[in-house]
Amino acid sequence: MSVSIKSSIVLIQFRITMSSIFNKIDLLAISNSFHSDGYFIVRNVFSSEICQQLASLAEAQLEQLQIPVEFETDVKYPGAPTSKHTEGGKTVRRLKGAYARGDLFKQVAKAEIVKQILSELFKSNRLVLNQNHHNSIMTKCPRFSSVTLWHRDTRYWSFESEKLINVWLALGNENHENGCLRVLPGSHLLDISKGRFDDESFLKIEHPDNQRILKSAQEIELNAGDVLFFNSRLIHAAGQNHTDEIKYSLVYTYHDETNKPIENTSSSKLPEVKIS
Ligand SMILES: O=C(O)CCC(=O)C(=O)O
Repeated sequence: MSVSIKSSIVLIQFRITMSSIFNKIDLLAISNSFHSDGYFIVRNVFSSEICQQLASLAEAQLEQLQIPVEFETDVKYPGAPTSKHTEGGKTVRRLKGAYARGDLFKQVAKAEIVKQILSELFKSNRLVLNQNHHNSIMTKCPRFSSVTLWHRDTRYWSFESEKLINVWLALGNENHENGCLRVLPGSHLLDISKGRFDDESFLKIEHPDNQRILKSAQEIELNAGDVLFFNSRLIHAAGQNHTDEIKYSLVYTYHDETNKPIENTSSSKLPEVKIS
């Protein structure tokens, strides 16, 4: 089967999946749960064919080291190889610029179901994807991946308001073994003093007040095609990949049109994409 015929079949399946899931979702229930917990998982949003196609594209781009990429050594998180010259030193943590990596990546970013849910969560249908943040295919690799410590994504971003939402699509199964995300439910609502974070804005785990909230940690186990929506203030972390297979996840960040990136910051470098 040629690549183009295969791609059209995937696109038809994409539309069928979208129409069938619409019948099953309850936007108000999603919104209520999202606003109290800071996250919500919608199961089976994208078909396994679409996820496989996205993962194959990601795999090919990873093999070719198609830029822009971030290496594990760039972030120096715990467990990452210490230099590019040691074993595993060229391990990629994420393929950046996901939105521009192909039509299917754009289609997922603008999928009707994603827009519908985000419109409900933002109470706005003027939605914008920011290409500077997340906008990545996370490539958690065997042996050389690192631990992501507890943080809020607002540490990376400069916006007028912290009202941003991440959309995380699992392209394969995500679980404890391969380093799934962990979250502190409701932590987006907490007012946490600066002193409880370290110099890099990671939660100090030895702090007694942090010890208390860490007891509520939940692992986010996902199957291919499941989508996690989470508030950018939600405190989250992730483990290393202890399996033999790369874990691929596609993640985008959105806001509503009234919330602008601050000029001349990392949040305003690449143009934004209106998705509705
Ligand atoms: O998969 C991971 O290691 C977590 C990634 C993450 O939390 C982030 O990039 O903000």
